[in-house]
Amino acid sequence: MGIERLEGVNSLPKLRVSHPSGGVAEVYLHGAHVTSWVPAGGSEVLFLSRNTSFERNTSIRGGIPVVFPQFADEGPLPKHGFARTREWSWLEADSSDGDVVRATLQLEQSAATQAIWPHAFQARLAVELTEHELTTELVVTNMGDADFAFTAALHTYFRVADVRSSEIIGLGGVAYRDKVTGEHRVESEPSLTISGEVDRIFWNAPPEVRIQDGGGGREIRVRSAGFADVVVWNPWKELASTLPDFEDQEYLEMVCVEAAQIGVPVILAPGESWRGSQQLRLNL
Ligand code: TA6
Repeated sequence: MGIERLEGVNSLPKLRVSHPSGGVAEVYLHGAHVTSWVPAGGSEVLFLSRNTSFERNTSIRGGIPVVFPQFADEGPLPKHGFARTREWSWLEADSSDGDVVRATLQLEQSAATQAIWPHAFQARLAVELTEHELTTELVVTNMGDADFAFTAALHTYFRVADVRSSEIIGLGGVAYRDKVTGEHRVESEPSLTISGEVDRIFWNAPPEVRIQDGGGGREIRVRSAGFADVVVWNPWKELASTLPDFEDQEYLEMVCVEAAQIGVPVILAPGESWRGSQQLRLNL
């Protein structure tokens, strides 16, 4: 039980967070990136590409990339901001209380971030493990003397046995922007099935979404707080084949369901903080 600092792929440092129930999560300091969660008695919940490169300055493909301070290419910064490609530090003092084992990682401004985003900030990602849940909580604080605005997401890749027999439940009746077609629509079905490229931003989504992994015979419940929006993404065959860090058939083994804050950017005054969290639970 507890938290161990280990050497990961390509000597990148990672934390292994273990719960007394037997559940284990792994978090790379590179990007504060959760790459694995195996709950007690269960199997891997997160998708991680077999082709991901684990290089500094590159995002890990899979797991939970932290998107901050810009979602996607909707602004002047590098795609999905810079948090996912920076090395975070581990705040070792913070480990566990009661039934929760917690690792907290921190990122602050540096000359490199100031050069493209001229703000003083502190971002903390707490990774919390209980017997049945994995919670990631992002807290951003304005450490400077002027307001700043940002968008963010926990861009979670879920492993499914076959995405074609999986369903995403809880987004019926929710308005979305379809990034593939450019259309604005309302989800007409109570559950979303995937049979082609999907890239949708659901605005003001309900706090709970469920992924039914038909082939795997399991359900993953995703609860978010503080994040208003939800993104659903699967690149499908053609787009996946253009992504070097995706193996050709891997698009069938994953779906991204992302707690996100995109439609209404967060604006923080000096000294203010914002928090957003996402809790995953595996129902066998
Ligand atoms: O959140 C969905 C999305 O913005 C898609 O448009 C897709 O590009 C995906 O993120 C992955 O982005 P990445 O930069 O990691 O290839």
